[in-house]
Amino acid sequence: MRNICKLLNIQYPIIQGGMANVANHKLASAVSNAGGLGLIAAGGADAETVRQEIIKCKELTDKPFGVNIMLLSPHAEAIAKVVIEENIPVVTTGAGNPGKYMKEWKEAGVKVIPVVPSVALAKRMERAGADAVIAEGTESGGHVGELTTMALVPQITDNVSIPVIAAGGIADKRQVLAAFSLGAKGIQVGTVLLASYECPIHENYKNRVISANDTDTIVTGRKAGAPTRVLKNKMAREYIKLADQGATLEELEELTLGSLRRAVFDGDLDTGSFMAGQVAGMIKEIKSIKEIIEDLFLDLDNYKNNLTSYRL
Ligand code: TUI
Repeated sequence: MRNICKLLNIQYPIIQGGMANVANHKLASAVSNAGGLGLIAAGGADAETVRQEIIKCKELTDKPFGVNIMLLSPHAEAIAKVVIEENIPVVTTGAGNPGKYMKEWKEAGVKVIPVVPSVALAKRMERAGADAVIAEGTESGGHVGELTTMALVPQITDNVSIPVIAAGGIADKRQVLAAFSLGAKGIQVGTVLLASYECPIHENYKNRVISANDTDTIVTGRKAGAPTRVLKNKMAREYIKLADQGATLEELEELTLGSLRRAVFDGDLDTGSFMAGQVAGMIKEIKSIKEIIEDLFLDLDNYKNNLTSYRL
């Protein structure tokens, strides 16, 4: 099946990014209630915490929602079982290869949509039975691959026959249309949802996003093998400086330990990791999740027909 809305039983072909520590039951239910696919991000949480989030989300929406599993988590295996026990219809994965869970998910009827940063992994995921893949470009916030969305999405759509969902660098209708032009059947967004009333992050985080400009993000963690896009601040600059000076992985890790939580929960402007994508510079106001999703999709055909022709 190539139609994402039918595949996922949703109104608009939009999936919420699996933002660790951010995407809880409040955000997930708001996205699902607005017609997209909301996700609870497991991040580094343990399996019982994720189960409680799922139970709370079921109370807030009767629409489908999924779970994102961050595969570097020590709890990934236990969470892989919780999603089956809780009858979660869709799982997305990030930061690794979910191959070893695929059989049990497929047997339980869970739809599996891995995030992939390369054609090779997309092909491997298709062979392993993935229902779709999310091709996530390096414009994204958080843990990123090397390729841009513009280069990655068409190369993946050319090489797999399952639906491809584009992610990274999408915040308005022009970028939604560009994603479809590249062969995507749907989009995943994260950064644009941070600037919403429903997003459960510290006010300082929202303010950093809406005041960011185009060059305000930077990738830390390359040397540690976990490239991570964040908004520039004291912590990010310190990290880059230490890495350039040849700091050990332990020294670097000490700096980042707990830094995402410090951004999300404490709004600690100096030592927090404010993960955000390059589109942060386009986001200027806080809106409701419903408004954000409708701004991306309502009247899209009309908008497309009014785009300037390349023949000027
Ligand atoms: O996973 C994400 N974004 C994330 S996860 C996260 S929590 C975290 N923070 C710091 C370090 C590590 C994790 C914050 N943001 N996006 C999906 C994504 N997946 N981006 C890139 C990948 C990826 C990379 C390599 C997926 C698969 C992969 O495969 C390697 C292999 O094993 O073949």
